[in-house]
Amino acid sequence: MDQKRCLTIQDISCMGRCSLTVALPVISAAGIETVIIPTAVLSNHTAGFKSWTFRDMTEDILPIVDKWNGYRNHFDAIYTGYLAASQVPVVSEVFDRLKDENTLILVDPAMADSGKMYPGFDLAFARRMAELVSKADITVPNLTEAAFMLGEEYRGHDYDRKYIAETARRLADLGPRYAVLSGISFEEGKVGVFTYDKKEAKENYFCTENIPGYFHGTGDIFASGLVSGLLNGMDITRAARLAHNLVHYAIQESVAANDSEVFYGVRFEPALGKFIEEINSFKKNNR
Ligand code: PXL
Repeated sequence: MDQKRCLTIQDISCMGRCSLTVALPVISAAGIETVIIPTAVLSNHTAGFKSWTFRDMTEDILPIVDKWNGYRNHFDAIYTGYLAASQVPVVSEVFDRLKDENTLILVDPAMADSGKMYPGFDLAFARRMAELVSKADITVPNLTEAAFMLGEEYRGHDYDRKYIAETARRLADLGPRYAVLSGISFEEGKVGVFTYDKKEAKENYFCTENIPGYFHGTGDIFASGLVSGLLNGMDITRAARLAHNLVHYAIQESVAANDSEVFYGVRFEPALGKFIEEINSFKKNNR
């Protein structure tokens, strides 16, 4: 069988597990060839560290893609994460150049959390990001990003199932077939994932035990796990469960190690063994 290939487009934050330092190991561990376009190189991510260097790679993005002309440039998935404002139209052009009828586009509009935009982003950026989302098959915003892209107020944890279902539907109305909302809790002590499939008009929600706390970089682990599941043949709800489990195991590892410096990101590395086992067991049962 041909090996699946995923292109992921996001920054390298040299220290602090997120973006490419998460996507590359996670998707590779899932048995998928992972081609990258680094959009910027930062000394570290911008959430929790006091300052950072930022080397913008925007000018290199399209020339990199041009060099692949005539080579193996079919991608089973293109997955984008954290992008600078000037990069959104460039990445949109990458979609136009590289997408074929079998390419799944996943846009993680990584730009905000807990009701606030990340440093350097504003609400105008959220509108541009919504345009990129309109070209995607799947989007995986957190509730802050969802609210900002939909032009709504962020309402914190004050939501019910009706609001989440409505949000997912409105996200899908932007363009994607699937809207996936992780970290959703309808019940004290539980957290889970809501998925909406526009084509089938199907909603799904599942949850597991919640481990209290704020853990940095989990959105990137979730998106990487999701694309890994989909490219290994899982449907959206099964892939969401795989991704959720990976995040859960990574948080468990961090908590067990008493790692309180969460801005370094969670310990996904010791969780990769279980992640691979879960994929292998799915493949064995679905041969
Ligand atoms: O995890 C998302 C992310 C990616 N890249 C950079 C970031 C963040 C979140 O803060 O700062 C540079």
